[in-house]
Amino acid sequence: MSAIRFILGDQLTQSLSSLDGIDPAHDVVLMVEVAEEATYVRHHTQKLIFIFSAMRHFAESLRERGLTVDYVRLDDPDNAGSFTGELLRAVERHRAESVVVTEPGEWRVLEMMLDWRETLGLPVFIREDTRFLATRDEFARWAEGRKTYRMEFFYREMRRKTGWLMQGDEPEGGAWNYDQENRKGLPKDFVPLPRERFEPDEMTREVIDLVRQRFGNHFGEIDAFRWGVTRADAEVALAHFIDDCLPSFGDYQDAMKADADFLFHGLISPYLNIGLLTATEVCEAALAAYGRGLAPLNATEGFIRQILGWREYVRGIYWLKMPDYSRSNALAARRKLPEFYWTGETEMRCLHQAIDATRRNAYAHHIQRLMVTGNFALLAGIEPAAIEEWYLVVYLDAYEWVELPNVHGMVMWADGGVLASKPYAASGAYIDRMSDYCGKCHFDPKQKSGPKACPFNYLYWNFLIENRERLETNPRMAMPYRTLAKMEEKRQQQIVSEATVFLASLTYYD
Ligand code: FAD
Ligand code: DLZ
Ligand code: SF4
Repeated sequence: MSAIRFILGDQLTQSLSSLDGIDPAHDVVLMVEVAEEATYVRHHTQKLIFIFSAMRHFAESLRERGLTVDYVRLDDPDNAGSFTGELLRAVERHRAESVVVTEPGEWRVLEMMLDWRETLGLPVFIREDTRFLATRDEFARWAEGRKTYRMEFFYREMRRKTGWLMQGDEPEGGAWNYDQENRKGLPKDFVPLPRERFEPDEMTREVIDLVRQRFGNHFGEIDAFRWGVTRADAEVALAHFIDDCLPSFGDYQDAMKADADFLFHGLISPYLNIGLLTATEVCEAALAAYGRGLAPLNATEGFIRQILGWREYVRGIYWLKMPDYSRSNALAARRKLPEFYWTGETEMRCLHQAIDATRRNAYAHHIQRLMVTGNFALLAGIEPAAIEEWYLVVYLDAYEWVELPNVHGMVMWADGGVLASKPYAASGAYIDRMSDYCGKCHFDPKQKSGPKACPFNYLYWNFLIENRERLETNPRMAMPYRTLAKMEEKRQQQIVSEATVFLASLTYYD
């Protein structure tokens, strides 16, 4: 009796459910590098290097565990180019009698898996992904009967379930959330901390050559690749974050600084999302630091909320609402994506900084994604599918289960409020307050109109004007609409005209 245990590129966890009960004498682990996954969107070159190198290192670690691994490389001349094609070949090669997989992170791949029983003519066992802190069923039960799904209430349930930062039924310190303390600006003399990066080993260098040869024309700086690719690397990255960054994580969570790409952020989402770290161990490491008095409560709670709250919540929303979720366009946004998203060439310094960092690192921190590239896309009315594809391409940690709710729901409000009660729209004043970008920008965040005015300023009001009918009745938008109502008609016309001229002046990507 031989079973194929099929492991995908974001399932690199030794305790993966599809490996449970494996029979090393008869079963074969299958891992495949396939063109279809590398090109269904044109992933950042560093994302391709990261996945292929991490897959190759993980296969080695399974062999060291005594398992038989059949690993198909991208440059294998017989490579069929797709998961289904490679499974068909492997079933024949190993005369397999069944296939065992862990459910995937994307709807697209689940649809493929559901066809495999028929295509392969074999039993296909799809097991739950047990690496998350809430099951899909648990989330669906929590969501049942609710009109709105607010992260904060889900998060409180999860705190109660895990007992993390709880004193009996009460939250540690008396509050569920310490965000008020987490909006500090960086000190003037702040010098960025050197962050743990990893020199490519021989296996990674081989993958770098492969990616350069096959995907060299994709977005991203290949030679800057310094991400870890093994479980041991990921452990080093986590320890570095907990020891050196977590204590300041809360205070400066929303800060942005020119030429400081990482600040005190974790840089752990790439490892979490492919399974080299687990959500439980990451949270337990933060709780242990808090327990030893090495990290304050505002930082620990803020960090736990990102993982136990936001990360689990967006996954819950994704599986609850797909496949229809991606099709809505509540603000009827139709503009194409400006070309500067791919080149970083724009006089808007905040956008240049965020996009350039993304090109060099396949990373930008949360506030850059939400309040700079995201805010611009929202205010400019970019078509949701176009900006969603951009986010899925450019970030090392991007998989649809986590990218889509963040972009479609949180940034673009294309779901009409399923995820966020109001759009996160902001003018230049927010970016000026939270960063040092504006000082050396071509534009001035204090000017509201004219050639030097920060485009975020007139785009913000233009967004409110364009979406008046859709948003005016939202109670959380009452304040800006009251201000708009007091604005003279002539001033409103000027805003629309400046926004129209500015948007027409951009080059758009076809
Ligand atoms: P930290 O700031 O150190 O946060 C710690 C951890 O919390 C992260 O590693 C991540 O696992 C989790 N987390 C924090 N916020 C979120 C969130 N909103 N959703 C899910 N997890 C969260 N995250 C991804 O993992 N993949 C994506 O494709 C992705 N796309 C995003 C797109 C947009 C428009 C926005 C606004 C956010 C997106 N995020 C995404 C969430 C967040 O920006 C990243 O998780 C974070 O920047 C990763 O860097 P870090 O590990 O340094 O995070
Ligand atoms: C992202 C990605 C890429 C680029 N390549 C592969 C691959 O060749 N083989 C593989 O097993 N997985 C790859 N992945 C990750 C998959 O796209 C991911 O498992 C699915 O999107 C489900 O989340
Ligand atoms: Fe960005 Fe406006 Fe500040 Fe320039 S002035 S950095 S465009 S917010």
